[in-house]
Parts: sequence; C-alpha cells; structure tokens
Amino acid sequence: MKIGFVCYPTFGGSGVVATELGKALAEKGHELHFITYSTPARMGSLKSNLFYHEVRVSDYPLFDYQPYELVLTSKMVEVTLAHDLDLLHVHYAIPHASAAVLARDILQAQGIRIPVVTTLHGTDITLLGREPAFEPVISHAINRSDAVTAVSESLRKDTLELFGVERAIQVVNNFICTQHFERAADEAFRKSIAPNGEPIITHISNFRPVKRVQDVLETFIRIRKAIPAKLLLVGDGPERSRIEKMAMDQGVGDDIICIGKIKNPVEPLLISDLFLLPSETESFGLAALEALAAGVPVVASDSGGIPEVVDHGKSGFLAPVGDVQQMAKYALQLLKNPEQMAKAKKMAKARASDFRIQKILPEYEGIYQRLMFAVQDETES
Ligand code: GMT
Repeated sequence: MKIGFVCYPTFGGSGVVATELGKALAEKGHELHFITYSTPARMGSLKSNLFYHEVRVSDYPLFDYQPYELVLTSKMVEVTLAHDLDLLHVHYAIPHASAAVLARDILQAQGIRIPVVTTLHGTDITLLGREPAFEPVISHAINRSDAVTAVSESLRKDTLELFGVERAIQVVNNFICTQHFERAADEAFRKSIAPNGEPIITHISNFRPVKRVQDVLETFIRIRKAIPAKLLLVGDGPERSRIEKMAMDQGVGDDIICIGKIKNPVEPLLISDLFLLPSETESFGLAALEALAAGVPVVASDSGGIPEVVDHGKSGFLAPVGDVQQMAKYALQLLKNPEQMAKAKKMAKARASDFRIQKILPEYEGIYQRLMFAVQDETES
C-alpha cells in the first residue's frame, strides 16, 4: 500500500510511535510518505520506499498567525495526487485529523477517494480537548475520519465521554521494537552517573506540569533518606529549572543528574534500576513501556492508561496520583530486596513483550485493508 503519514516530528510519544510505525510498515514493503514540517526525530536514514515531504509555511506579512493547517492540507492533496496514495494515517487530532478530513474532501471533489485513519494519542483529547476553542473541531475530525484508533482503553473512554463522538473507536495499543533494547548497558556511562554503584532511578519526560516532576523529586528525596541512590532526569521542558533549583534547596543536588533532551532513551534506560512516572494522567505512558522493555521496573501513578501497561505487583507498582509516600515505599521495597527486584526485572521484560511491534502492526494493517475494501466496494457500486 502507499500510505501518507502525518505526525509531530518531535521527541514526543505520538511522533515517536508514528515514526516507528511508518518505518516498520516500510520495512514490510509498504510505501511510506511522511508529511510534516521537519524530518521526524526518530526517522533515521531514508530508504527506497520511505519518503519525507516538508510542509513549509511562507511568512505572509498579512497574517499575524501563519495558517500551517491549510498548507498541510494542500500538501496532503499534492502528495496524494503525485504519489497515488491509498490512504492517509494521521497522528494527533489537531491539526492533523482536521486537515486530513479537509484534504480528503478536496480530493473527493476531484473524484479521488482516500480514506483517513486518525490515531488519538492523549493530550489532544485529555488536555486540548477540554478547551472550548478546540472541541468542535476535534469532534468533527473524529466523527468524519474513516477510522479512529486510540492508544489505550482509557483514552477511548475519555474520548467518548468528552466529545460528541458518534462513531466506533478501536483501541490499538502503542508498541516497542524489543530488538532496540537488546544490547549491553554502557558501564562507563553507569559509573559516571553512580560512581559507587548506587542504584539509578530514572525519569524521562517533557517536564510539563502533567508529568508531576516535583513528585519524582519528592519520591527520590524519601528514597535517598533511606539508601544511597542517584536520580537521572532525562528530557527538558517548562518545569526543569524549578525542579533543579528545588533539588539544590533540599540538599540533594549532588545526587541528581539532569542530562536534558536526547534522541533515544535506550542508553539511559539500560543503566537504570527503577523508573518513576507519577503523571497526573497518561493516555498510555510510552516512557513506562520503554523502561519495561529495558528490564526496568516502573513505579507510577495509577491514572489514565498506565494500569493497562504496568501490571501492579508484577512489572512495577502503582499508587494514587500525588502519593509520593507510597511511591517511595514501593521503590524501596524493590531497591532493598534484590530477589524481588530480579523477579520484577524479568516480569518487566515479559510485560513489554506483550506490546512488541510484531503484535501491534498487523492490527493497523487490518484497519488499512478493511478501508481499502470499503473504498473498492464504493467504487464498484
Ligand atoms: O505527554 C507526552 O509525553 C507527549 C504526548 C504526545 O502527544 O506525544 O504523549 C501522549 O502520547 C503518547 C504516545 O501515544 C502516550 O504514550 C502518552 O501517554 C501521551 N501523554 C499523555 O497522555 C500526557
């Protein structure tokens, strides 16, 4: 099949999932066309059936706000016509799904039928979706897509509750490529973070308020009071400076290493002993899944889709949002008990394998095929 992919080309979970899915589809022989404003961060080298089309918005002096969505729509039309695409798969409701629905309508007026698959990722629903400024557009884009998927059952439920949605939403979970994690940890890197063999507790995020990075710090402070440990913070965002300052003020500055944004989380995860994800909400929690894939147990909040990923008492532990006392207790239970930790590490890998790409990719292919048959039926009747 020839498929157009639209996503945010950044390090965010939705962009990562879209890029890895596109790459895997291309490896299976499909022709993939990424349509976005810069090369997706996880793209790697281009291959013969993997293409990238840049959406470039000129700076028109007339506009205070440049109309990216319209330029994206025109680009989708252009690429569909030039490469005879069979389908558009867009990740994130706005502006990608709304632009795709308009592109599809423009093409339909020219006698070309191209189905639109929309994948909802979370913040497009749970954060932006609550804004009256976006709600009608998101509802329309969902209702008018030819197929809609959500990355967890929790997100599917939230979408049905929050929007005037009158259509089926299929859950297709996020996934990981397990082979990316099958390599040795970088011992020199580990030693540079924890010179005396201290356990390394890791958090990776975009440091937005929804991630509750302060709870990461407060959990760590409680752990640190009981045992020597290091906290490895990966990523960057609005809360980073405040958290770094708070760590200094609380006297744990020397035990915290903030390495900032990196392209791939595998290296820090491979040297980690425990992962913390105390988010206010997560539609799925791809970062937690990546930790499990590296054999790192997760202590997280029991909110949103996280319980669909981390099985409490096996691959990690879940506590109510904000309950840093309980999170520290669970963390110490693992860190102080090597046998239990070894078991949890094994179960983490086993749990991650339930979300291996080989299992999830056919679910997307099934959706594409169903839509292709429907289009064929429409044309024949
Ligand atoms: O919050 C983030 O980490 C970024 C955000 C995004 O839109 O890229 O992540 C969302 O999509 C990911 C991929 O489907 C999910 O794993 C994250 O849980 C989700 N974030 C939230 O729901 C807060």
